[in-house]
Amino acid sequence: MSDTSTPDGLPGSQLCKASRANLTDEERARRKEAAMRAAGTWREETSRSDAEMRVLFPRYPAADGSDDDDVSAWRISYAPSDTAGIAAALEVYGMVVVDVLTSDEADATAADLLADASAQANPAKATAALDFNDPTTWESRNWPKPKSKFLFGSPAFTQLAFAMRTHPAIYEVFRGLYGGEEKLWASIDNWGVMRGTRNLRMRNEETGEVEDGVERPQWRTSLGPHWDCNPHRIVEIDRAEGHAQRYQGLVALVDCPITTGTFACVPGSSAYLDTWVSEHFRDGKAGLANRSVRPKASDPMAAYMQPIPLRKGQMVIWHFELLHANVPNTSSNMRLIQFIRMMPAWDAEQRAMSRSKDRHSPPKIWKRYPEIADHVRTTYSLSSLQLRLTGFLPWSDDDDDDDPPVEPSTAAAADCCALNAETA
Ligand SMILES: O=C(O)CCC(=O)C(=O)O
Repeated sequence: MSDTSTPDGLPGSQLCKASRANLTDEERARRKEAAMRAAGTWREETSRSDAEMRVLFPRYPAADGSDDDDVSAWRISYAPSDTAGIAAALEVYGMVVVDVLTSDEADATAADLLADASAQANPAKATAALDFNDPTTWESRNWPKPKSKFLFGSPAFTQLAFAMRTHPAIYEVFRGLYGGEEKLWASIDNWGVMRGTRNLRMRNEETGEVEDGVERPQWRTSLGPHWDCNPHRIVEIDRAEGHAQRYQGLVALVDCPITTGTFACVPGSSAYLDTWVSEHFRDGKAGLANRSVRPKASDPMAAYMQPIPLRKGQMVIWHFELLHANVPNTSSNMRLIQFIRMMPAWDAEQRAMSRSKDRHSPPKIWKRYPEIADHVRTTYSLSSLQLRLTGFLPWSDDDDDDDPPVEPSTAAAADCCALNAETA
């Protein structure tokens, strides 16, 4: 009789789907490891010294030449036209900081983000329009989706959000990253907000009095180390399907020192992905699904996480294969960002046919929000280049005769659209 018992001694059939669904990741991993040890298919994670780990996971350098481990130092950054510098940094660190927006553009976009949030807040609950300088307005009821990780429930659909995601400097960076490929799509992605949590001037909800020095630990959220892809799928399937390398990105709309919460990553971890996969088992059927994956909390690589403070207007771009996270906001200021990235249109189209779909690609988003698509296309006066970058015009169509006029409604959008028109 064959032994169908699990490492827990339970007959396999009793470890039903429902009970498996209730297991924590840690417990599931422990059971898998035990099963693999029993089957002789378990490979020990290689143990390495700190010196070896520091070679694999180098620190992304500080801008002023100070200690690279100093988490308060701003980081080196590149001009959008420095294609070689950006590529070299990505090769070594798997990430790079680029100066993409002017201070005025970042200010205008930050104001737009807050106005958009107030416009989307539930009118039955909201009591104030959001004000960056007034924490009394930051209460959860004033946000569109207070329980979501970045306080919004849908992508950023304002005109300025489109001007920024098709910004000439950002297009230049991504064209360089994709070897001069011009036929790119911008992701239709989200705003991101992390509220200040410490030393706030807030209104006491019971007495109505305004009090200083208020703490909001419940707002102090952060994302643990993760990939927004499945490393096993990348190595075992995506590479064989010939997909392009993908990059993620976000733009800081305000200064984001480590205290306001900022992006964090393990520099070098993208180049290490194949080794990591070879040392970790797949998690059953879900093991190849197109989904976000977290390493175990005890994974030695996680100890090499580095926060990357960003100045207003800077963008951090990272390989999809880079282990990343963010650090919580422990300051009295808001962290405001816009997630922006670009992808080769051919690759996104190919992914749409496979199980490696990109959920922020224009066709996916426009299928989900058809009315917003109509509104954006017909009222935002996007240039022909912007229409192509956002999936409204096919890249194969070279006939620009029926381009809509460029008549943006805000000053910052006007600048961006004018620049875009020049490069169209
Ligand atoms: O907030 C950040 O800096 C990173 C966000 C992130 O990790 C994600 O959206 O996957």
